[in-house]
Amino acid sequence: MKQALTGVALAVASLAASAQGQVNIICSVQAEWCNLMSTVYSRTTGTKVNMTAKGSGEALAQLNAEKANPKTDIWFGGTGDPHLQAAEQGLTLEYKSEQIKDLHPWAQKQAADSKYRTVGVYLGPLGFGFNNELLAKKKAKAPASWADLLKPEFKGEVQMANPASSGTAYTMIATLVQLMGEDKAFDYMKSLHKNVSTYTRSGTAPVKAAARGETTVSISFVHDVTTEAVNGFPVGSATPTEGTGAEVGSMSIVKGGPNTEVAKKFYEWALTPGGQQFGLAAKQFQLPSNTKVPKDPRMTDPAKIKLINYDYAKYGASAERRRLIAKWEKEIQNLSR
Ligand code: S7P
Repeated sequence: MKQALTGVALAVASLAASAQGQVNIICSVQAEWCNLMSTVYSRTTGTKVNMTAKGSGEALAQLNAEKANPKTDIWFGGTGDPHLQAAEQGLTLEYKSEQIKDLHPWAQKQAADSKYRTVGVYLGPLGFGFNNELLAKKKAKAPASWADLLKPEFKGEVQMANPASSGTAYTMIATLVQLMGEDKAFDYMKSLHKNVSTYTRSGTAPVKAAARGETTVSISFVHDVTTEAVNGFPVGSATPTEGTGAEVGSMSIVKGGPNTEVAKKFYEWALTPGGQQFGLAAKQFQLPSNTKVPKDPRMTDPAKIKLINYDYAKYGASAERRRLIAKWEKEIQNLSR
């Protein structure tokens, strides 16, 4: 009987879903957040949500591959630079949200820079994660600056992601270039290479490794370190004293996607305080872009750290992004240690 009722309930739910249509989303934040948004949105609206997880660089590659026949409607989250690149390449739809006036200036600027082909959904500063137990064993001080990462005690003890696949790592290159000038930034990355044990595919892998004691230090967005700490791992974070950059995590509607009208409804919802509460509910600590979302004390306050004036338009441009990544691959990735 119970089984029959469940079957009826499922049939009713799927009828409701087909009545409200479906939306195909590539989601570039952590799976916990993607899953929570997907469940809540489909239960409250009856819309079927097909969610696929992909990092920022991989998401952009998929949209390019689908260009002639898009299967995706929304790209939610991921670093802002590849969203700007997608906008420039004509992969995303021009759409001005009704919520735009309620967004922080950095989120509005992201929209304006792309001619409303993307919008900021969260802000997250770049920094370091470190394993406190491994530091104590080494009797080493936690790194507090870019210069500290070059210390001999961190030889083979730093993990960062590969900028060809990871928006986090590209944010690091663009940050260093703006902070130091290009020549000094590449000299710095050559020295850093000696201390890096591995360049991971995903931007969040290094902090997960630090949390689990597989490396002492990670170059990460600091909100991703907070998530690991809240989950009980012995990690701490720092933002570099010389200054650092931040990502404007973004969201875009795919041009020519199969369900554009349904996608616009999801996009509006994802920019409201109601839609933006689910990051924190999923233990994610980026700063939400809607000014009306209550802040949590565990979120990094951008006013309290040394943030550079990151030029998102310049470093999100396709040619510049490709050039810097190619230069990193040529001059750094394969250097001997
Ligand atoms: O959700 C955590 C987060 O760090 O992941 C997003 C992005 O996909 C980074 O991953 P990749 O470096 O692998 O591209 C960030 O936007 C977000 O803050």
